Amino acid sequence: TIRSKADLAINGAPPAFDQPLHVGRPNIGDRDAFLQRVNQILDNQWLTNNGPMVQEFERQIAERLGVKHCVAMCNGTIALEIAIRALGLSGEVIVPSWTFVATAHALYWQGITPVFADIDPATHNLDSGAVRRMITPRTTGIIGVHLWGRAAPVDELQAIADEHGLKLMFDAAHAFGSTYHGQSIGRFGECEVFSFHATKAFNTMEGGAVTTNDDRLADAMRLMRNFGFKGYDNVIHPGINGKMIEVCAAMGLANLSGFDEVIAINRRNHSAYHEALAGIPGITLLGYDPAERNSHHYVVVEVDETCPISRDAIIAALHAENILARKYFWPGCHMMKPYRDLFPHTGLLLPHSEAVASRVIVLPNGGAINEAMISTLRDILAVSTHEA
Ligand code: T4K
Repeated sequence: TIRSKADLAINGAPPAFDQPLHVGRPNIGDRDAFLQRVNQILDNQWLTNNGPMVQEFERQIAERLGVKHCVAMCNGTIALEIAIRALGLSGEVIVPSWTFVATAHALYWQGITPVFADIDPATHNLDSGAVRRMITPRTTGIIGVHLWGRAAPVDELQAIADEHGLKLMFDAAHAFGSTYHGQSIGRFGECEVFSFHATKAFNTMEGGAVTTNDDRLADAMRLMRNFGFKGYDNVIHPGINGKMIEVCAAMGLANLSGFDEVIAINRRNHSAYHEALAGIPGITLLGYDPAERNSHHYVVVEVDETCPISRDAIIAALHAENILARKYFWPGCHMMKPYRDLFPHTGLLLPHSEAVASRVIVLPNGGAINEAMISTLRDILAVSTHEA
């Protein structure tokens, strides 16, 4: 029990948890269902290259999201890169800086300049006014990110894209299971890109997918993920190896059937966090819109100036207790080495992204976390932030 500062691990007491509490501990669904599928794969002797598991996985995902095509890929980053190429983006593409760095890398790796626009601090998503201000004659597209699974301002971004003849796609890495105006994320823009990395609410170990209602775009991406092969010996397009393997699809199929249960656990934990953090000064939990669906995977808190100790001091206190809280996505892509010198003449003014980056802590969630753990975490925060 943690009652006073002397009970804190940062002050030399033993840590509250023997085993680390991770942000991104994988949710592992029905183990037997997965192992059975792995046996099928071995019996089939079909391990990769658009095998039956991947095809079934694509069908189930497309059906669940109500979208025409799901093109499964080896990870979310390659899925972004292939989507960007299939859409023919070039020159400059507008993205938020407040996102995981893969959103920016997927462009820059292909010789496209990511132009960072500021966010709305209330939603952490792109601010459409800021997007408008970043459009130049070189702009070819916009990548909206549904950060923390909260939908980006889809309609506003689509209006801007239509007005300026730009392509709009979404990084939906966090948004599997989310809705926008009651419709599943996965159907918006030209296409949407998911990550099914181990640390996501729904995982295929490594994996990703692009979903779209556009037949030609889906065909182009299927070609590109398999070296541009159309049948045996016939390469009709430049391509890369972006294929999902059968074992990953098997994991996805096993996890898909248990996904609603994962969401229920996440929701329960999220409301326990909400109650637990209510009395802690200067700490606010980012809520989810009750009118929309969301996997509630990310427990995001902001530490403001009324908190007696700094954000980083809180992280240090939690890490000492073996709670591996994160400051995703600090300091923002535009402050990271590959990007901070990209705009030497104009400089970049992203005050909201920088303010949010200085305030955020992401706390553990998922099947490995329960209410007793959240209550201990609350005690640690209450004692750490208590002025004495
Ligand atoms: N766009 C956005 C908005 C994204 O957030 C991401 C990925 C992408 C695009 C790209 O999608 P992918 O190409 O990754 O499919 C993690 C993930 O690697 C990354 O997928 C994710 N976003 C990002 C937000 O987080 P790290 O650097 O935080 O991972 P790491 O190794 O620190 O692991 C997180 C915690 O989970 C650690 O405490 C260890 C624990 N862990 C991790 C793994 C992999 C486990 O307990 N078991 C595990 O198997 O990047």
